[in-house]
Parts: sequence; structure tokens; C-alpha cells
Amino acid sequence: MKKRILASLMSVVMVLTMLPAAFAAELNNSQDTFNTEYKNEITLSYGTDGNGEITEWMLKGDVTRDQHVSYSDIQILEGILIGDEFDWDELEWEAADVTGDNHYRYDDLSALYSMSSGRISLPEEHFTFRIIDKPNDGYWVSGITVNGEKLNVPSVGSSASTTINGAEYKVDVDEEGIATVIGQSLYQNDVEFTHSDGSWYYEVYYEYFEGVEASWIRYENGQGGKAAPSETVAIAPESWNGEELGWDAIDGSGTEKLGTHYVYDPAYPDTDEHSQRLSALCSEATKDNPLKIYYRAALHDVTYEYTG
Ligand SMILES: [Ca+2]
Repeated sequence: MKKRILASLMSVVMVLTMLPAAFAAELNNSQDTFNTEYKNEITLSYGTDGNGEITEWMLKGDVTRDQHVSYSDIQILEGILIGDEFDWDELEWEAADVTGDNHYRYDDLSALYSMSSGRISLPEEHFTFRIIDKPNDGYWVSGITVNGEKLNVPSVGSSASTTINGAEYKVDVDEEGIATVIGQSLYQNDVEFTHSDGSWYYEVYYEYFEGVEASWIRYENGQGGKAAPSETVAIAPESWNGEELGWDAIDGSGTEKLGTHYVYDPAYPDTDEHSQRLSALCSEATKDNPLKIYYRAALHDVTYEYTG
């Protein structure tokens, strides 16, 4: 019995001592034979705009927790298979269990050898990362990018997936707005979170004629309120109809009013620069791209019909 244990231990030791040589040999020529982005390590970096914080991250293979899967991780994992002592926390266990079968075994180490040597290239199903962002009070996650590429951000309490260059990313946002991103690793992964306080903006214009030339005068602009980024926000002419502009109409019909002397017409104006924009996702009704209502100058006989 003892002999068999010793023999199997010896074979493990032999495999382990032989592998680094094979690994080194493969490293030399794999740069040419695999895709140009190939590196023999994985890096995870992350950041936020300051209106949220990263509460957890996990990178498969990174048992040393230095945000790199590299040769030092492999050395530790080799040692453990031949009996080194270890006292891992939950995240270190999860990182070591590359194949995801809830055990740390030789197949996990083998996956790391394959990645490091370029025998498999990323993205690959087992090499993943997880990163969790908790927005500050009053904020929502409004944008997530991986290496500058935008992920779909779902509404609170739901999920969205995005595939970019063959790598899949899943984003879950729970009822409290906490966002969990699970992605397939590339060799470099930079994950950035931006947040919004949910403010959205609007502008109101009326049409002004100087001779026959019409132009649009801004009557009012401001913040419409706050909402979750995925909520639809809207404005309606009813909110401004009846407001007095402060000068008399030339036709003697009294003080000019929105809704009477200037009327809302859904089809006018319709140019690249000017068109009605009564609703949008909160995340898209920004200060730079607000909701808009245009009131066109009413013809005088139309005015009489309105005031009747
Ligand atoms: Ca590491």
C-alpha cells in the first residue's frame, strides 16, 4: 500500500518537474503561432468614477490575489498538489478551481499550463472574472466598459449579456442597484464603472420670426427630475400650455401664450438640428442631449380659432 502511494506521488513529482521545461519550450514559439495578443499571463484592472465602489473581484487562476494570473500562481498551485500547506479563503478557492467543479485538482493546474503556454487561447470558457460594484447612495450604475468597449447595462432587478470579439459578459443588477459583471477573461481586462445620480434634462423653444426667417428661441431649460437610468422619462406640452410670454400679440388677441400663439406640432420642426424629443431613457436625456419641445408660431387665424 505504502509503495503504491509513493509510486503515484513520484509520478506526480515527475510530471511536475518535466512540465516547466516543456512549458518554456512552447513559450518561445507560441508567440508566432497564436494570436498576436497572446501573453502568458492574465491581468485584471478596474476603476470607478468615484460614485461607487468595487466590493469584490475574483479572477480564475489568481490565487495570490495580485490581479495577475502568472507563473507565481502556478508555482503555488504545483506546491499544493505535492502537499504544501495552505489556508485559503473562499475567493482563493474559487480562483484555484479554474474548471469550476468545486475541487482543486490537477485539471485546474493543467488548464493554467495550457493558458500560459498558449496551447489554449483566450477567451476560453473556464477563464473568467467576476467584479462587483456598489453605487453610492442616490446613484445608479450608468455605464460599464471592458477595455473601453461598452457592456449593456440592464435595469434594476434584471440582467443583460454582451458579446465582444468572442468574449461573453453578463451583467446582473440587483434590486439595490449592485452590479455584478461576470466575463470571460482576455489577457488584459480593464473594467470601468460609471454612475449617474439619475438627473435628466429638458429644453423648451418657441419659434420667432424676423421677417420671413424663423429661428428657435429657448424659453426654458432645466433638470426634469431623477430616475433610474433605464427608466423612460417624458415631457408633455400640457406642462407649458397657457404660460404667458409677457408681450401682447400684434393681432390684439391679448398676451401671447404657449399653446395659443405658439402651438405644439409633433411633425414640426423636423431637421437634423431641431425636432421634438418628448421621451427617452433617463440615461439618454443628458444635459448635452436633453428632451425638447418646440412651439411653432401659430398663424393668426389659427389663433382666433383657439381663443374662439
Ligand atoms: Ca497572481
